[in-house]
Amino acid sequence: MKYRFIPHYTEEEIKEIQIQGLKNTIKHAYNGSEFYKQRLKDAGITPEDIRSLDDLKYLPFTTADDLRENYPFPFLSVPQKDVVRIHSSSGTTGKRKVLAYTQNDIETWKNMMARCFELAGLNEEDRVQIAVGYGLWTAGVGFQLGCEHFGAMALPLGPGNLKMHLQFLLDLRPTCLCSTASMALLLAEEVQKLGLNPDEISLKKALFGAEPHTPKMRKRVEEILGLEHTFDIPGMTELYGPGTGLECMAHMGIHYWADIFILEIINPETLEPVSDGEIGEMVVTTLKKEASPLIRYRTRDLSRKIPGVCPCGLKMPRHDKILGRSDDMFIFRGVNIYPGTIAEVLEKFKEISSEYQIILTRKNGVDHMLLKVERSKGVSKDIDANLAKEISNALRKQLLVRVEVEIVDLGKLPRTFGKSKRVIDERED
Ligand code: DLL
Repeated sequence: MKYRFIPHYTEEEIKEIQIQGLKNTIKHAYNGSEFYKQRLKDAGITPEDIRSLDDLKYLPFTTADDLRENYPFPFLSVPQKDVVRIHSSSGTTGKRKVLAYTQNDIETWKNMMARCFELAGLNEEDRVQIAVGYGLWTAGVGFQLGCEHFGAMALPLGPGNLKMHLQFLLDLRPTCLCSTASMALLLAEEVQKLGLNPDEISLKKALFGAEPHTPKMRKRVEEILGLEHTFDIPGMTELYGPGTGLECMAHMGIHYWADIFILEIINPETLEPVSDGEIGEMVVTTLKKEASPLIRYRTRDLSRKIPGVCPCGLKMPRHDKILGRSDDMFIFRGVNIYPGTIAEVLEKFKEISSEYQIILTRKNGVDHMLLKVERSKGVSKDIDANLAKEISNALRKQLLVRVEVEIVDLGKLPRTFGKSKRVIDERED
């Protein structure tokens, strides 16, 4: 396959780019940012010490707390006059994270995003409905930059406003949707409510990112909208924005742009690299970021590298879908639980939809977990009691805790245009 935007590097070539990029980044950050200079000095490292990719392990980690505590620009490594844009994301606590971009950073990002559209098999005839937020968030502008650079037609609607989305679906006949899986589900359900059938809609593909989604959620949207392919697209504000990689048509993991950043997977407890193929925390080091380079930045996202060569033939390495964030974990009666593990158990029950909500409460010092799920279309209410028991038993087997399960009508759980919130923790500290 000949690509216009995706480079065909061999493993050796990628290694060479990574070592050169690592050397450049360390030198650039050391000389450009007081924060980085101090951090590297504290670790006893000067730029000359970096000779091979093996030296990566001697570099200190950085975290979102570094960004917040040294707000607003700790990573800034160029004079402010070279900054052409900032983006920001809220995270869960404290100050916002602010990241700066030079013109070259924007160029790199738009190229990354163009590669994503190319890997998804789009061409210049495609029309791309962008249904994610614009503004400080990287999502909308990232998709748009990449789409225009790629040469397809961008329809920059943003999230929400289902009426307008539907009107555009029918009148302008977009072929690709870019959104969170949650927004796509809302749109699909609206299409279903109106009784439109997939032939009336010209959408063929969708790129889902910004939050984890389950196979069930994907399948439901694919069926209602009559999609041929959906693709998982990861990304984060600190690493430009959306488009750090994309699933290919083989759908066997996400190819990530290893000529633009180094991905390590570490054990979040010991901080040591895990063995190849094992799950751990994703840690990223950028190779050409100018304004806000990242050195061993702990993303808190959990995934694993996928060893071997992809059947699609592309040599860019792969990681698995993001399985969740280490800070999504909650402790319930002494047990560490990830919402993703609950989603995995629910995946096996055909009688319920893709949506779920976990509500944690505490009464007289005792924790209680209520899991709300929706009955699928055409499933009778009569089986509610039995089904709830079955789900509760399956969860107990997996998590070793008791979960009360409530089954509600389809469409009763909250829907969102952006990232879904699955856990509501009402326990007081
Ligand atoms: O969510 C960037 C983005 C926008 C990516 C649109 C894809 C599409 P942040 O708001 O900084 O940036 O949030 C980044 O979102 O660390 C993950 O925890 C989560 N995330 C992003 N993409 C995925 C995905 C954008 N495909 C954080 N699957 C990341 C699972 C994802 N989680």
